[in-house]
Order: sequence, then C-alpha cells, then structure tokens
Amino acid sequence: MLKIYDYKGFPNPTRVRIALAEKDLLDEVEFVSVNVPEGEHRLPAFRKKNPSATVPVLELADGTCISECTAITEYVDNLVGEPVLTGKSGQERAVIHMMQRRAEAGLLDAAATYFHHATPGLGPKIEVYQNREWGESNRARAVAGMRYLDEVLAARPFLAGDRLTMADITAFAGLAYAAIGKIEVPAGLDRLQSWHARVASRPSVMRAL
Ligand SMILES: N[C@@H](CCC(=O)N[C@@H](CS)C(=O)NCC(=O)O)C(=O)O
Repeated sequence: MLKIYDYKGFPNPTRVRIALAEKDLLDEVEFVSVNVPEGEHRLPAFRKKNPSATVPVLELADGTCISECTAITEYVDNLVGEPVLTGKSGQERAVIHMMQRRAEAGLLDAAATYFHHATPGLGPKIEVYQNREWGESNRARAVAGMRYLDEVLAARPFLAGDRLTMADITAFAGLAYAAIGKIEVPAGLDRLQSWHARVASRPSVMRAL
C-alpha cells in the first residue's frame, strides 16, 4: 500500500489529497500524520525521507520516497487510468507544468513566504528565522499572482485549458494559503472567484478537505 506522510489541513498536503481524490485513490493510501506544528518533520528520521523537511512525502512499497507535490501528482496520475491532471501529449504536459509553476511561484509560495515571515506563522518553535520585510514583499507578489490568474481565466475555464489539472490544484491551495495568512483576494477578480467556487464544489475537492 502507498503511504503518504502529511498533516491534514495544511495547503501542500491538500494538493496531493485532491489529486488522489480526482483519481479516486484516497482509500488506497495509508496516511501517516507528521506533527509539523511540533517540529516532527525536522527530526533525522523524517529528514531521511525528505531532506527538505516538508510534507507531503509519498513512500512506495520498495521504500522509495517522493517529495514535492508536483512529483507525487505525476506518480499518482500515472498509477491508474489516463493521466488527467498532468497531461498526455508533450504540449499538454508543457502547458500544465508552466501554469502550475506560475501558480506555485506567483501565488502559493508567495503566500507561504508572507505567512512564515510576516506573521507568527507556525509559532516560535518552527519559525526560527523570520525576515519581516521579505515576508511583506511577498504579500504584494501573492496579490499580483491572483491578478495574473484572473486574467488567464478570461480565456479559458481552467488554468491550463478546459478541464481541471495540477495547475488548478496548486492555485486552489495557493488561495487557501492566502486565506490562512489573511491576504484577501482584491475586489473585481470575479473570474478567479467563480473559478474558486467551481473548484471548491467538486466532489473530489470536498472529499479531500
Ligand atoms: N514545494 C513543497 C512544499 C512543501 C511544504 O512547504 N509543506 C509545508 C506544509 S504546507 C511544510 O511541510 N512546512 C514545514 C515547515 O515550514 O517547516 C511541495 O510541493 O511539497
């Protein structure tokens, strides 16, 4: 059985849980909770699985450990059925990866940096180095990311085309991160808001949260 080390409710673990739900694999996985707020992910035992000391991590039956949500999603998407989240043709795969990275760098990672540096974040045990100015500058980056995604949605219903892909999952988790950090979506981004409502109401997403 596949094992996922994560912490339910945190934005990055949610990305993988949504991918699993989209592939109807949620029940095929054993979830192992890692106590991130208490710093369990920074202990040597977990660093052996992921030297970056982050969740989620997928562990295969042969002991191979895969971290990074995009890499885990690639694995899960190709496990059963057609790869619907990461694309089939070279062009599809390229566009999905490009949009995924834009959503990740421009929104999710920016919101995460704001949260960890300019707010109490996960508390003093975890936030051993904070740079408030760097954090604040990432708030503006996250808002710019939201504006960019809203523009993309003027041309198509989902970020990489006409159906949900890994890029949408990343952006959805990015908005969740922004909400945790109290970074509001600026008024007028109606396409982003209606896309968000559409993604949030998918049965897979509701199962994964
Ligand atoms: N790029 C990584 C990001 C993973 C990540 O940052 N996860 C957070 C939880 S949402 C974490 O483990 N944080 C631990 C920490 O900040 O020490 C991925 O795609 O998996």
